[in-house]
Amino acid sequence: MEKLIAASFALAALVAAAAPIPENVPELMTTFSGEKVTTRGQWEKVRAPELLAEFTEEEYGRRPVERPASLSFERAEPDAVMMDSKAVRKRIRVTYAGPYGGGKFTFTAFIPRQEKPAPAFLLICNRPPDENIDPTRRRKSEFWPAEEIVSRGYAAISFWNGDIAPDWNTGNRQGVFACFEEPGRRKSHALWGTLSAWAWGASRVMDWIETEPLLDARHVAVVGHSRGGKTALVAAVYDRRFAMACSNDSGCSGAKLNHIDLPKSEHLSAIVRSFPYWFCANYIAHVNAELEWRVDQHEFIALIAPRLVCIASATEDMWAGQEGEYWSGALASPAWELYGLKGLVSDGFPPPERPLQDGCISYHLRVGKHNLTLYDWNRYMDFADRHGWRD
Ligand code: GTR
Repeated sequence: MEKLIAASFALAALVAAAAPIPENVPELMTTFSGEKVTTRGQWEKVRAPELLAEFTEEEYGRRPVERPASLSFERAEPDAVMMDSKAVRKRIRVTYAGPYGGGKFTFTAFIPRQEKPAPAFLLICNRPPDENIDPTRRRKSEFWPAEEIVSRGYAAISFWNGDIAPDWNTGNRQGVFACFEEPGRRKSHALWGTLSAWAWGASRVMDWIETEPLLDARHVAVVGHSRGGKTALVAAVYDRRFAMACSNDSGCSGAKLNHIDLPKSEHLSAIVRSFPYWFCANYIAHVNAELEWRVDQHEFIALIAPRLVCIASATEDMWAGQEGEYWSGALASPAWELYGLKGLVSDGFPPPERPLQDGCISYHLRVGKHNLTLYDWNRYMDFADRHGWRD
């Protein structure tokens, strides 16, 4: 009897320790009308467009503008050679105007001084710019290790999300919203939220990258942490010029799958309570109903296929739901298989600091807290190296 009790305790402990497994996840390769998707043609003509429409209408929102006709670039400061002569710094001012007003923002690019056009990492910075993306480099931060990025042969580019739209509920009265939407009440519950606006900013920087001969516009990764990590996915889904998205600790409404039981992680009820304006207003209808919704976040990631995706978690970041971030990468993988590629190559949730980088989706679990660190950046650059970005 005692043995039996001991054995059942051991079993209970094992079950408690076992990693949670997703359940009843919406099937990526079955259309809303129930057809199986087995070819790239079906994916591109039917399944990807219907998923994109669903995420646009129900989560991130519709943009009233893509590239404005009035968009222009100018030097905000003369170019400067910096970083022990290893980089040229460009400070570019972007200006645009819409029917209801004009906007502008300035971003920084450190480009390695080398013969060939440089591949680049574009950070959507969601932290105080003075401390994190200082163009003078008097203040340095692991959040944007520009010197290390340049020394590995990549250009380091960044802008501050708050320059596109403030990170609070403005209705449509500030930032890019105020330029392209009539002031006052918003016209539709499907209009863009702030994540989409920030991602729009990344695309405007991409517009400039395409004009800059020192840069290799075919190899540009968009990177973000947390709310910025959600934004990096949005940027890559809506703008296919980004060859890679790096979604660092992005959690709920980013890389985290909803269909997995992670009680300590953020759910729609919490995110919509604190940050309703990140999304379109229709998203509210899915609060506490995400398990009945016909899509989940792995299907958003799948829309990036066949391009590259990096997903990262941190061991102490339960709020982001590490296993949920891993699983959405794993379950997005069939989209890459339609192109004869591999998505996330893995035989299960990996131990800390054992990056999975054999396919077109990279996943790593860093030791530590919710943050974007040099360790994370180095894994993203390893992955780009591995895919020949510096060849
Ligand atoms: C939290 C939010 C998360 C994450 C994070 C961040 O408060 O609940 O979804 O985005 O902020 O951006 O740091």
